[in-house]
Amino acid sequence: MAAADRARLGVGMVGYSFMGAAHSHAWRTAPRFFDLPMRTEMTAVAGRNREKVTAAAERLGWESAETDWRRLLERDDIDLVDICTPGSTHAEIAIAALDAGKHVLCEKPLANSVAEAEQMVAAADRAARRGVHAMVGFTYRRVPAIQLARQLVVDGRIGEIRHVRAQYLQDWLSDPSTPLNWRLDKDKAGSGALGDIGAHVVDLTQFVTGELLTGVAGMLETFVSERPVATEFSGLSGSGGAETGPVTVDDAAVFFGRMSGGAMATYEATRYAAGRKNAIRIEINGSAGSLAFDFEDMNVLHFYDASESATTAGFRRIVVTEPEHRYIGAWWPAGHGLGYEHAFTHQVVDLVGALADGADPAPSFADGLDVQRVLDAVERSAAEQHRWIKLP
Ligand code: 4PW
Repeated sequence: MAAADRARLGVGMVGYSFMGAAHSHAWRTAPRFFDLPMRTEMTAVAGRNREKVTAAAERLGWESAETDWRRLLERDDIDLVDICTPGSTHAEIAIAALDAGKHVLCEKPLANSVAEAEQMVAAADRAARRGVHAMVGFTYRRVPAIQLARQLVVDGRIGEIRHVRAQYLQDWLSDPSTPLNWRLDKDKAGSGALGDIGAHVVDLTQFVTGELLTGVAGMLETFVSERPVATEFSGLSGSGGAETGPVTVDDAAVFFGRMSGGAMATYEATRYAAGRKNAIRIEINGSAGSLAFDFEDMNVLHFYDASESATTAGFRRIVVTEPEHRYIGAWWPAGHGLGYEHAFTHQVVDLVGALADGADPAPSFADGLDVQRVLDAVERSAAEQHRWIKLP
């Protein structure tokens, strides 16, 4: 499409640390590798500290900087607000942005409570009636191997799903000297490993199977309840001094549930799995075959076809780097592989495509609410002696 025929989409991003950097990379890269149906512009980034946000705008490629996110809502050159801040701010910013007529991309988990997430869904519904759309950033859906997994389920290659096994394993907290940061503060993050990384595997398993969890029971654990106060922190690491403070969230979550199609599902989310850096592992066993994925080998999907002869059947290691695989054709020659940041770029591609079509992008805020209900149910179950909690 000729550049002049494309509608402009001015983007304003709130927050500029780890997630802000990943989203900036995506906004910068998507129009360079994909033929986007809209002319995206990185119009402004917002943060509270003038000096820091100005430096971030320069470093990450934003045209201007604002010290109050509300300014993004007042600006006519901003059409979409991209929220990359801690969960405690999501509801306020997203609802205000949607009510102001701005599209919204909001980082996961959608909110810090079911009540907030419900209000966000209501705001998204109101906005959709005016052609304004909202999406939640469950980015890992955009890994090509995950897209292939979903396609194999849709094509009936797995059959009736019986087992769903999911883990999100990291180890950045296993060192007790790792200092406090907002991810360990319930007021800011809502929950710990459960919401920060468990939310991803809940979403991924619901996305790949096309089913929802209908009930869960679980337990939470906080292994290190006091940590140094951070003197500096960036990404997932930092340092602290002698002063300490409390950890107010879970370090690990283990839960199980029942999928709407009847499958038994088990989940584990922890930041204490020494040696596991970003292992998002999903295995699905069905009547016709199985699938297995591990983000630490993210260009690969393992597939077992139960209809093959027993003499030669076995897990097939599919390298998901061919132009026939979703998103791959826009990148490198076959076989050259993608990384963590590419999924964020794909998220922008899918979002802009939906907006150009006037369609609701997926995952929607309603999908985010579904995940929020699961997180809430796991917390309640853990607090009530692992009681089984039914989901609506
Ligand atoms: O994918 C994960 C995120 O959703 C990252 O590894 C870290 O945990 C940062 O935020 C969450």
